[in-house]
Amino acid sequence: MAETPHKAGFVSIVGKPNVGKSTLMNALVGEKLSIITSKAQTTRHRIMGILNGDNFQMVYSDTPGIIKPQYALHESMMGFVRTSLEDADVILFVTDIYEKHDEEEVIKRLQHAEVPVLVLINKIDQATVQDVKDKMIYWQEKMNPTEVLPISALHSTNTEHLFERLMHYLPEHPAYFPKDELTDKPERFFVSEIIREKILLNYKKEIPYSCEVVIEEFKEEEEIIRVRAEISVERKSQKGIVIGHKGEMLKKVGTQARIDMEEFFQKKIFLDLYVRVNENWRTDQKLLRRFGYSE
Ligand code: GDP
Ligand code: MG
Ligand code: K
Repeated sequence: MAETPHKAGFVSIVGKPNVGKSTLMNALVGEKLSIITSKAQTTRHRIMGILNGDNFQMVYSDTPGIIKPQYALHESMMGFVRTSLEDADVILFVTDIYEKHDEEEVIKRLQHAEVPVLVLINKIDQATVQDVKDKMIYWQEKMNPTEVLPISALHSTNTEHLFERLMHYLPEHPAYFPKDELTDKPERFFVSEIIREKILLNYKKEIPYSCEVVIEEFKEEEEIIRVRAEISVERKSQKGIVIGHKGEMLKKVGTQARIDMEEFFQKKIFLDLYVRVNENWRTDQKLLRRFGYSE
């Protein structure tokens, strides 16, 4: 009997705020990886969830929402769509069953995607069978996607079937991420993602690429979460740049990261951030990071 080939790939979840993207990702990954609230745009980062099996690995990214004016949201979403068209293996376009005004530009782009695009009509628990049928026809005609699937992310209706379809479209590929990392410590993963984002924002190109963020400690107490994070750089000169004059750069990065963490965890954060020169952190870490944070 032939061995089952290993499959791995990137699944992008695209759609407007509040259609249920984060809920869906959590339903698929089975862990509460991103914060879900009834308020729009809580997910500001390009959050990933990773689902591992013996012979597969699915890496999900969820459109970052942003707490900004409408035009900025549109820009951000288009940016994500563009990236997804370049680096995703499957795109999930999530729409709310009663959504009236989906982004035409997004739809147009996705029509011409080279990878499979699945339109997910979400929140069908709130709709009649006829409404669902009508919407399925509507989307089939409007976008002509690879598939249209009605789901309820909240109640996990049809998500098992969705998973099977994803497995079907996932390419044969070795795992991108070590299977025993990240998924068992999602909080640490998100904390390091947030710090990394701030590094990318605050320093010129070559610096972020020589930085590695390691979460030394993540301790949740009743009133506060204590985080100790190390930024690892390769050379002493880089350490100086990361810290900045009188430590002001590192302070800035730390403050920005802390504010995002507090929003993310909805809790006070004590962040202890420091820089260490570490000449030989593994080169595969660099590779990992590239996959984790493509621009
Ligand atoms: P996102 O902004 O696209 O990530 O949307 P969220 O996942 O944060 O969900 C927005 C709101 O829709 C939350 O209140 C969810 O509980 C709700 N929601 C998500 N999926 C469903 C669903 O299948 N049915 C219903 N009734 N509500 C849902
Ligand atoms: Mg979300
Ligand atoms: K959300």
